[in-house]
Amino acid sequence: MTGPKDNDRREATSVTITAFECSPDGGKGLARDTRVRWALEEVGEPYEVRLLSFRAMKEPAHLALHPFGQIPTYERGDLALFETGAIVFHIAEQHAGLLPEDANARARAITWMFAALNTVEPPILELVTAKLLESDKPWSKERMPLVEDRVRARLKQLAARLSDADWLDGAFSAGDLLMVSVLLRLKSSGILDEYPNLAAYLARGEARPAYKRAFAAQLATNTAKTPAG
Ligand SMILES: N[C@@H](CCC(=O)N[C@@H](CS)C(=O)NCC(=O)O)C(=O)O
Repeated sequence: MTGPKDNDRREATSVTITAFECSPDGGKGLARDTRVRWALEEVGEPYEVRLLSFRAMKEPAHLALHPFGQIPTYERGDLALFETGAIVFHIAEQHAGLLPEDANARARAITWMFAALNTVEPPILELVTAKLLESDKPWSKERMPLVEDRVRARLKQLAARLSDADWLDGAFSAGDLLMVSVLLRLKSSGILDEYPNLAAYLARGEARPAYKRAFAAQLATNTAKTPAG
């Protein structure tokens, strides 16, 4: 039976995340709230979203939640978290489905979470920065091949390890969720097509119903309205 008390309790423990009111990518799913939405969808945890303008992200109320004034954050009851890696890890710890039960397999899946964020994402972000923010610099044309080759070096290693497997280490895990999320940033560059098994890996991630729901939810936010001002 559900009475007012049950509703109150559910309210108090419901998950709220933050996202851009208007994502710079216009809804391509590259803002990092998509990773958190995806993790929550994978484990079947409902969530609310608080949308923030760039100005609100730098104001004291949000800085109290996120010291660097960024999105996403995660709040549940009196717990507030920032950093997508930590948030996805927390979700995976709270629910079955994103980390294996076996201790060693679990440790390996967590290793892939770190590898995605610490080893594979940095050169990809460097490429994104070079294209978006530095393409007008006089040295940009000369530097770009170097930046692209650093991405290729990592992709080659990752492709060799993945080989013809579906996922990085057995069943789909939070490590795959973060790795696919990181690789998504390369989709428009064409570089991923040089590594057919990685392109197929990405497509497998995007085909997951939970990813589709997460993507659709962030797209709906970003196409719903243009904020005033
Ligand atoms: N390492 C952080 C990075 C967070 C981050 O860069 N968030 C971006 C959106 S994807 C942001 O808020 N950018 C706006 C800003 O830094 O002012 C994480 O993984 O959560």
